[in-house]
Amino acid sequence: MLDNLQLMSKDNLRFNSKAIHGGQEPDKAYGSVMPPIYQTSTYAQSTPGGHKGYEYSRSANPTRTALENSLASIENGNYGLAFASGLAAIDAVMKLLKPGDEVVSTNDLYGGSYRLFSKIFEGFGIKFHFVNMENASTIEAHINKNTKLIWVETPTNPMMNIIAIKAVAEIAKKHKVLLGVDNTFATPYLQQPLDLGADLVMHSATKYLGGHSDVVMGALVVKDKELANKLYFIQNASGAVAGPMDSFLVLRGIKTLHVRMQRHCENGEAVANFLAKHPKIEKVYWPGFEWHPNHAIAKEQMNGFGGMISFVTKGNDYKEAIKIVENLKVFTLAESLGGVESLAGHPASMTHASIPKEEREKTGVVDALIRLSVGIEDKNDLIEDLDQAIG
Ligand code: P1T
Repeated sequence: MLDNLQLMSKDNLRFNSKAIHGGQEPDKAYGSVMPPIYQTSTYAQSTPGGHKGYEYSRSANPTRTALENSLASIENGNYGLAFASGLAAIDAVMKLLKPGDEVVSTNDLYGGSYRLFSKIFEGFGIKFHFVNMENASTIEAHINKNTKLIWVETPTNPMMNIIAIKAVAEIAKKHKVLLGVDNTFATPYLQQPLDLGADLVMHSATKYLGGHSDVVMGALVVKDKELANKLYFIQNASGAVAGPMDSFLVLRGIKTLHVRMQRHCENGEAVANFLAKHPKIEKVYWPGFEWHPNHAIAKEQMNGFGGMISFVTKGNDYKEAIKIVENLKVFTLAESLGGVESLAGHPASMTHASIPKEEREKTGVVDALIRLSVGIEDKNDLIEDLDQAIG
């Protein structure tokens, strides 16, 4: 079935064209330009094993295949795999490991990823080292003969630290350790980790790839066939696959990814600059600022700085932060990110509540931190909304 996942054609196009055409062909049955939603669990066989490439939709489904080909294309990989959620995709990666294996992971990462690592896979005998990777050389101190995987999230959620993927990839290669990069915040429009030496790219497709806050999905993309086969085996054996309707929605989302990301970047810059000048705001975290500690790396490995911004109120005032998120009218107070609509979140009590307070505060996730996912509305409406909410 893996052959169905292989990139078919149109992989020499530029990114904006690949977002629309990459890995795509008109449907073979009637030439429909969008892949049909094959809402079926199973496929007729003429004789046992006599099928047309599909036998059961956990193993493969044509709508999912279309999406998986598109994912492979936009990430410059050879194989894409779609899962029921971002965490299901990470779960599949962790199942490559055995008890006794060790992982060096970014310390500032999505709270759910931290929970999966520390509460599920630690229990299965896998050891995690949560490390500040802003200086890639600090990773090496945590690598030993049991280390099998380096897990990087960049930009990090929610502190917007940038990790130098190329430098980490060199360390991973030197020690023959797999490198996985969670590319959810950047998207392949801004950053292509496989080209920088990563072995595996992961997405919460729930976010920018889907782009419309109407689907929960995860994705993996790899270049290497052997690694793809191992992950495909886990995808089928564990079964947390993306459904056909959701696959269709994310495929549709990807077709406008480049246009949406352009606007997310433009609006993100305007909002970040507004916040940075505001007298009631203490600190703004956005990698596009020249004073951001990792700005030079961001400039080197990204094609823009995105629409994710975190900030802290003056005096680190928790009550003030809560008042602001409650006062917002155009921004919606909600978990998640990457949709066309602007969202605001309070990481300490929402997306990162599963990280013990002491741990999260070490990375800067204080109680007064607010995270914004800047959408693609008119930027002046977003700035006016923040202005009235901050007061
Ligand atoms: O929610 P799910 O599709 O399972 O994806 C998990 C995930 C993985 N990696 C990153 C960087 C993420 O941001 C997420 C999900 N994040 C949120 C829901 C959030 O609001 O931060």
